[in-house]
Amino acid sequence: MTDHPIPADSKLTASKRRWASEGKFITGRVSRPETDRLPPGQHLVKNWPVLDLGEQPVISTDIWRLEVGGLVETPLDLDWTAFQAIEQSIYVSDIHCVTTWSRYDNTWQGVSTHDLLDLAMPKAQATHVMLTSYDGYTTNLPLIDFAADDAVLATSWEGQPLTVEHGGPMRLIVPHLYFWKSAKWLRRIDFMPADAAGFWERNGYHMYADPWREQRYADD
Ligand SMILES: Nc1nc2c(c(=O)[nH]1)N[C@H]1C(S)=C(S)[C@@H](COP(=O)(O)O)O[C@H]1N2
Ligand SMILES: [Mo]
Repeated sequence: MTDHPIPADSKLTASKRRWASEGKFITGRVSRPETDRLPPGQHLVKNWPVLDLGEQPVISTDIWRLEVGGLVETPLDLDWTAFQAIEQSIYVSDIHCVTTWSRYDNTWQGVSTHDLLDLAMPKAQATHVMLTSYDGYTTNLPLIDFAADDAVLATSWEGQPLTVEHGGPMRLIVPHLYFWKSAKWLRRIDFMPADAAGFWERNGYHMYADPWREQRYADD
């Protein structure tokens, strides 16, 4: 072992130890070069616009449930208490909406999709996911994108419970795809053997929706 240990009481080690215990600098961000941060055709906003089909369902946590089904080993039907009992994670990520606004550095807390997948255990044949929300909204994405390192079933934003207008009590956040894939008021997750179109995808929008490739519409 080393003969020259860093003194345990040095200023540097003390602050490093404090950073470690606070999780400092660990944001969960999937880093991109700063120059490449704003996708093509997007502009930055500081506010957070509200976009949805017009109906904002008010779901109290007493009656809230999350169902997980389709091609999984363990179908789930979680109430709020069971959902809160799953490990909670914090991520910081950017929003890119297809209507051309982007918003940087949003702090989300909730259940990582990794942790949900560990519970439900998708079968080998599962390749895609369909999300169904309390307002009847649906959207689809590949399983591998649902399972992204920074994808989260979010119940809080900037340390506060997610408001109803932004999809509370729980919404999905998949930061690397256009924001319409991030279903608000999420109620059900189905694992599928092939892709299928959700609401906007049946109405001219792209099946995958990568903002870096400007996959806004079906023909792109
Ligand atoms: N359940 C549900 N989720 C939804 C939508 C919706 O209408 N219903 N709209 C999508 C679209 S088009 C966008 S841009 C974002 C907007 O989220 P925000 O209102 O929190 O900004 O939610 C997405 N998720
Ligand atoms: Mo959108």
